[in-house]
Amino acid sequence: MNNPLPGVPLIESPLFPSLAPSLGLTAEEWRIATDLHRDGFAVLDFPDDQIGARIERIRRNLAPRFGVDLDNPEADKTTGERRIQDAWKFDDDVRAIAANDGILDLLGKLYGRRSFPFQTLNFPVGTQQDAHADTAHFSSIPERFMCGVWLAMEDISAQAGPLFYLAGSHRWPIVNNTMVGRRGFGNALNSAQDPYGPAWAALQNAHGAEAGTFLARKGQALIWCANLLHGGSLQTDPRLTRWSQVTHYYFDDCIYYTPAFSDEPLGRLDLRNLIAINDERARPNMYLGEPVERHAPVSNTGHAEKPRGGIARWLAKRLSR
Ligand SMILES: O=C(O)CCC(=O)C(=O)O
Ligand SMILES: [Fe+2]
Repeated sequence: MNNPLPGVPLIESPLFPSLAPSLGLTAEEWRIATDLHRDGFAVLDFPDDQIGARIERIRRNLAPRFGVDLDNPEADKTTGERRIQDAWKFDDDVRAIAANDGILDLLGKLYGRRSFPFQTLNFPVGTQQDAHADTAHFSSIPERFMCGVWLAMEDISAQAGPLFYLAGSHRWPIVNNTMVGRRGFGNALNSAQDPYGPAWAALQNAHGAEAGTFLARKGQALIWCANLLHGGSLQTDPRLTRWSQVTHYYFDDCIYYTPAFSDEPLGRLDLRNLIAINDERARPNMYLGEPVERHAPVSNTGHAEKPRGGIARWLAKRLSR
C-alpha cells in the first residue's frame, strides 16, 4: 500500500476512501472502519466467548471496593467510589479484556500501527463526566494515535447515566493550549480536561451538535477516536448500576504526553512513562523510530527559540536533549 500520510491513522486519514480497499478488511472490519471514519465511533460485539463469565467475576471482585451491594436492587449504588483505575494489575479478567487479541489486531488494521493497551478504568455506575475529548489526557505526536474501547458489562438503561457522544466531532479541531491561549508546562490542575471545557462547549453550540447515547447491551463495545467528544449522561436513578470498563490504547512509534501540562511549540512536553498491559513491557516515547529523552524545562525567559528546518525537526532536536 502506498500511503503518503503514514503519520495519520488510516481511519482518520483524508485518504481513507482510497486506502481502505487495499487493507484486506473483512465485511465487519470494513463496517467498523467506515463508521469510525465517518462518525468517530463504532459499535461492535466484544470478541471474547468468555465475556459473560469474565464480567460476572469482575463485578463480584470489584463490587465491595465500590461499596455496591449487588444483591440489593433498592440500595443507592452511587455513594462509594465511582471508578478504579488500572484494576488490570490485580484482576486477570480486567487484564484479559484490555489485552484481547481480536481488539489489538483490529485496532492495528484500522490505525496502520501496532496498538497497545496502557490504562483500564472500571465503573460500577455512571461517570456523569462532561463532554470531553481524550486528547486532553492522552495526546500523541503524531496526533490521533489513541483510542478508547468502552465495554458494557450489563444492559445499560437510559436512567443509569449512559455513555454519550457527539457523532462527527472527531473532525473538529483538536483543542490545544495554543488555541485556548494558556501555558501548560509546570501547571497544577484538578483535571487535565478543565482548560478545554469552555472551548468544547462552544464548538458543540456552534455546530448545533446533538449528543447520541449508547444504550448498550451487555457485551457490546464502542470504540471512540481520540478527538471524539464524549462523556457520561446524568444518572437519574441511583439504584441502578452501569457496570463498564474502558481501556485506553496507544499505538507504536509515537510520543505520548499530556497537553494540559505541556507547551508543545516550546518543546516542553509532559511525557508519559507507559507500560503496555498486554506484555507488561515499557513503551518508550519514540519519534520517527528513535527514542525521545525526557528533558528539563529549557528556558525561564518566556522566549521561544526560533525553529529552523521545520517545526518537526526542531521539536525532535529539542526533545532529544
Ligand atoms: O464511561 C463514561 O461515562 C466516560 C468514560 C470516559 O470518558 C473515558 O474513560 O475516557
Ligand atoms: Fe473520555
